[in-house]
Amino acid sequence: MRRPHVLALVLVLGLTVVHTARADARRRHVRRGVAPIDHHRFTETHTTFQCDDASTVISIDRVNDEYCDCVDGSDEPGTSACAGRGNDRGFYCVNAGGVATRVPASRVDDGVCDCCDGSDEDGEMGSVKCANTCGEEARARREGLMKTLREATRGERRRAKEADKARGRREEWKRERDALEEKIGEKRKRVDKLLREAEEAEAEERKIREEEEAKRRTLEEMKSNDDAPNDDAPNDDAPNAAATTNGNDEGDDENGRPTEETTAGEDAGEIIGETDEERGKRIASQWISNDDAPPESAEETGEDDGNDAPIDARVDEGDADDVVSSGRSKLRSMFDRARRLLKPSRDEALAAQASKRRDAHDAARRELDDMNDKLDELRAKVDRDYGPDDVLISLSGQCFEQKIDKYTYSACPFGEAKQDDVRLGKNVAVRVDDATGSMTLKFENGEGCWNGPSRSLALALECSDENRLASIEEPSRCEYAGVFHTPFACSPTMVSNLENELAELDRVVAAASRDASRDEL
Ligand code: MAN
Repeated sequence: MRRPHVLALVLVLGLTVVHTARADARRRHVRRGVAPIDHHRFTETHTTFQCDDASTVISIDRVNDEYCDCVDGSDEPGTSACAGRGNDRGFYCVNAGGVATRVPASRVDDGVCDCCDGSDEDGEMGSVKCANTCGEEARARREGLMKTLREATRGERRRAKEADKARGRREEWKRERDALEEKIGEKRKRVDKLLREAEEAEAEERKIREEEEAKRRTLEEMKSNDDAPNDDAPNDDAPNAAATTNGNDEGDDENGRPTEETTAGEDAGEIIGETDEERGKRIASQWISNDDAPPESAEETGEDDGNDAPIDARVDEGDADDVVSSGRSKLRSMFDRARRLLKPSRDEALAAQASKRRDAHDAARRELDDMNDKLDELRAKVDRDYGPDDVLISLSGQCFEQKIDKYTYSACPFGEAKQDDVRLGKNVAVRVDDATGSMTLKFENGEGCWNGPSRSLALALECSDENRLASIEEPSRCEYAGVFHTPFACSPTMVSNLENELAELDRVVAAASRDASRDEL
């Protein structure tokens, strides 16, 4: 080849390289911040660009020229010139090696790296040069996703196992409820019977007590009448005139001493020469023959009974050995003493009987009350909503605690939640988000907040391989929000969603890398 030809060829090649480099730069410039799906509209070979709202057509040179031409801001996808305008889609970060994202236009070339590939900062005009951290981020994201997927898979297995165990639990509670209702019916009858018996025993005791009381009053009256000085009545304590001046010559012995039977000045009721033992036997035999009757009768008291004969004369009429009138006051006091000894035991036996019956009734009543409380609990358990397909039924009766900041929180699904001893409310419902299927336990009507609402807690359930109260915050005063980790929030759908998400991540990372290398060309 001749020299001029060679030179011409070099020149042409050189011009071509320069031209191509310029064209690439130009294309990158026009497509800066544009998602691949819209690349066809942002092509440097086009002469014009039509704004998104189709209101204006501008020259392609005016795209990304730092001046906002379209009302909707669509002509400046790669600068901040149209920030906040119209349908600001934001700057599209390709994020080669990671996941593509968008950042608001206002953050483009502001000196802060927002896209992991640093494409929002072009390194010119005072903006910074950013390192590409997308690969690192994507790896971290992938690891996180893998961990979540493993946890969800274990959680889902555990949920399925628990669901098998929990199947029929509601039916079991129903059977328990029915059996308890029957038992309560029987118990109620027994309690009624025991109540009747207790009331009867108490009425009997009252009756006897009143009778005894009436008797006692009568005796008191009689006694006080008896003790009162009475000119007409014989004086108990005075020597019996009849006895002492009975005109009975036989009353004196031959020595002129009184006979054994009477001694002047002695109590007319006593038998002369009678030993204490003999007197005791005699009095006792009188009681026995008189049974209950107190010796206040005229006969026993020696009151005027129409028989004018002197006492010892009357005594003579009966059994001369046994029937000797004794001192009425002594007899009466002994009787009173005996009566006091006997009477309480009778009353006490009745009182003890009544109190035993009352105790039996009270004990049975308490048992019935406990059974009714249990029945209320069972009915509530049977009627409660445990989420779709009773998925949360196994959490019934369980409580979870966690120290978070300065408080120890506790939450019992289907029970109560507390912040230390402060009640945050009772679990009134399971809310299910129609779109995502995620569940939230709502605790309401907790302790009143000073100058605020009564406390409440919304506990979002998140899939995990264990039950754990993960967090509780107070986004608004006395309105608490928390997260509860549980296998019962896991599902086969969730596991397959996570698997899809992981596959999608891998796909997106690969695609972003491909896009990046294509843009490089
Ligand atoms: C306590 C706690 C707090 C709450 C205040 C409201 O200190 O229950 O969470 O905000 O009371 O007075």
